[in-house]
Amino acid sequence: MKKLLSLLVVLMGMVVLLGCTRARDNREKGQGISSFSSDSYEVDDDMSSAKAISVGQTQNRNLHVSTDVDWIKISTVNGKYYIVSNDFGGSEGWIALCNELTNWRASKSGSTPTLTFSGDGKVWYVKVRSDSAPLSYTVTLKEVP
Ligand SMILES: [Ca+2]
Repeated sequence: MKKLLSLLVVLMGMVVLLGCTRARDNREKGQGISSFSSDSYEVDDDMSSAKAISVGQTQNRNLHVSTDVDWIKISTVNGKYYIVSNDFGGSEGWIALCNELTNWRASKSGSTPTLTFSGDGKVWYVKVRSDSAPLSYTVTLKEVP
């Protein structure tokens, strides 16, 4: 009976130890604790829910979870040129440009990726993601003068 009890104590100790290790691993991975909440542009995880940015505007956004992607909508004027630039605050990120038929036109990665493109009077979309998410970033749209 004593042997059975000590075996039980050892087993319970192992369970507690395993639980603590798991909790620590999760903390180290940043799971369960996130200082990033979804921004006011959410939900914007696909083309149909993309939120607009206008010329001259800078938007402060979050990729609030590691799997988050943001879609940004740009209404263009035919013959005008646009610059969309992101600042991922020192982390690496990725932006890509496509039209409403999901024809991809260009993409760029880095901590401050920038795309320049010509408008055609139609709506274009910028898709944003980062392997370093969650993180905050800014996106700015300018017109080439
Ligand atoms: Ca999103």
